[in-house]
Amino acid sequence: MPVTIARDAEIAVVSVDNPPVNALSHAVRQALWDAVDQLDADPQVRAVVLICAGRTFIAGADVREFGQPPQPPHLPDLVDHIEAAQKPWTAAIHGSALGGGFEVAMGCRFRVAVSTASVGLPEVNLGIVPGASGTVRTPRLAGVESAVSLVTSGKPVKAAKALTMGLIDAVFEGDLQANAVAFARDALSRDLPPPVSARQIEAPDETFWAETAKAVTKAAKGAEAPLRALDCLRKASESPFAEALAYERKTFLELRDSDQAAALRAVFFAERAAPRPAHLKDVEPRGLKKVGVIGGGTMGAGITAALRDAGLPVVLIEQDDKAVAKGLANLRGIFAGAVKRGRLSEAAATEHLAGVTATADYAELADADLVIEAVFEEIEVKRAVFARLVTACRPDAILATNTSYLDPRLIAEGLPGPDRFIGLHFFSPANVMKLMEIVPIPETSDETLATGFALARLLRKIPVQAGICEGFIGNRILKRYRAEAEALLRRGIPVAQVDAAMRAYGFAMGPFEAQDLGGLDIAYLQREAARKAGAEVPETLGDILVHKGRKGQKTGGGWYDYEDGDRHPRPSATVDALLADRIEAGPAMDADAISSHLVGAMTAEGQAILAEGIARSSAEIDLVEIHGYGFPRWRGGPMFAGGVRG
Ligand code: 3H9
Repeated sequence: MPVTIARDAEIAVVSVDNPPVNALSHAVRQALWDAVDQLDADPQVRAVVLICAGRTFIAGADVREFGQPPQPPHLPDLVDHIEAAQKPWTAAIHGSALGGGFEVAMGCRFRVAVSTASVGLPEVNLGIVPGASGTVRTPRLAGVESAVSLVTSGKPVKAAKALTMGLIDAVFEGDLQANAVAFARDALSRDLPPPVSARQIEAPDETFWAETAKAVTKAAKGAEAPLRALDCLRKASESPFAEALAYERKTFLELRDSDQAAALRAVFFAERAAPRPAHLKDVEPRGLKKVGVIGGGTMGAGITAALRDAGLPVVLIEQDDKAVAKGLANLRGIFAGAVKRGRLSEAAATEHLAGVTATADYAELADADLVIEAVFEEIEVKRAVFARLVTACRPDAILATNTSYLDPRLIAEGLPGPDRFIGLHFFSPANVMKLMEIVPIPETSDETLATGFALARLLRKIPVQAGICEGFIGNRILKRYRAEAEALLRRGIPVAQVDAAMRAYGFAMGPFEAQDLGGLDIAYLQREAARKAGAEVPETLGDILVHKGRKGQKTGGGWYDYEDGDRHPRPSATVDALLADRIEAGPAMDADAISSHLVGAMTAEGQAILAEGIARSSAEIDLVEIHGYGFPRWRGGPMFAGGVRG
């Protein structure tokens, strides 16, 4: 039974129990509908509390049902039915009341919550608008401005903020059910507030809508739903309730069947599947109480910060006292930045730092469960580190390398206990970027692999298992993408036109601006290292620029020119001259042709990666591109966009 009814004297308590997140499946909708009828007919009942079992209040419509024809009772009708009940309903919220869950709560006469709860309308993240009165009731409850921010951002708000916004009526500590029942009982002695649908909206003026549309368009970066949601909110503030509701429903149904919604749903489920891969379902990961990080540079300090955010004590190893001090300074810089951006309190930053033992002494690693190496990307340097680790650490300590393109088999070669060796490839800045490529070598044990995934869960990252090849999944696709972008230049397409086309596709930056930001020398040095090792690596256009000292923004010029202190890229006559003899005039290409050429190349590389077994699924390749390389989420990733599934 997904819904049960209990009694506390004259108060009925309706409990939803539909794990994992109490989504509004057809069975739940029907049972709630029946509960309204049953309790209306019961003369002993004077008020109703709606509460949920498990980790959360109702987290929304059941997204798994979106592909199927909707079955009555439809959610908007259920919300109306609850609102029209003869007995006042109080929603008692813990965990999250999201989307349809919050819409059900708005159908109730009152909403109360525990202080840790949050409420929100995240539908735009799924490429849709709220479809059961979220855009129509929220402005009536909290005013248009609050409704706009809640609905168009999709970001939930915590209970305390929800209270000040007028979204909920009370916040409690302690036993939610007892407090909610007491609240509902107490409310019986007061005049009932009008139902939300009967409240008035103060319509904002034209300037408000014009300015908001500008801001929402900018933040949406090509996603359709936020603007359509704004449109619904405007309709709600200017039309009668029923008309606005019909408009919202029509928009919801249209978007539900859109390409963007299909892409965002695929990403939603892929993200949830990634941390718990089926092939490791029965494998117990190792517990992690203490972690070592080797190297206090940008990457090592970022990894240390991520570990501290998850509450793990860290031993940060550097070569000597000077390097230790530098590593600590890097770490302080990261925490100070987080404090400045409001991500971390001063007190938490101090505590984070106190949990780091920074030293040059490998003996401090004696009781570490896991050590992550993040030193200079050079095979001999890394091998020397691992030679020290195997003597300094416990024989069963898991040893990980953060290499982004070296072969982890060569790094681990000859080490005792290779079953505990693994690649954990973080992306910079490691305390911010969600992606983690997990790269086992052939000897890596399932326990070690499962521990890599467990670490990712602890750090709230999206782990993707990758096989061994140059660049693993992400950097291999990046290399192909850049090579194809250069191929377009050779065919006479200007640098700025390629970048503009990829921005129009939804990337924050095109391939050339991105290289100027990160530095052209990084990939150049990798190519040089490969050449020195005897590999055939043809000259790239990037090589020509680096040879002339054009390494990107940091040298005042790369693919573009930059004026002093300015990050604005300006097309460069110098670059045109440097590359002139490599360019052959070809037919013009419009933005769509450019982006489909480049995305097509990414898809093709992804297919090769799949065929070679380097990635386990196309959805995981998409996660790598979205979370590591800025691929627009609403496009679903290069594989989804290219029609590759599975
Ligand atoms: C909506 O409501 C539209 C309406 O306006 C109108 C309709 C007419 N459906 O995230 P987790 C599964 S749109 C089905 O790891 P957490 C998820 O796949 C909806 N399944 O847990 C996973 O399954 P599995 C608006 C769902 O504790 C499991 O639950 N609502 C749904 O870290 C655990 O998920 C949202 O967008 C769903 N709606 O976080 C809320 N949600 O175990 C989306 C989750 O098999 N959900 N699952 O892999 C969330 O944000 C988080 O799940 C939540 C819990 C914060 C609730």
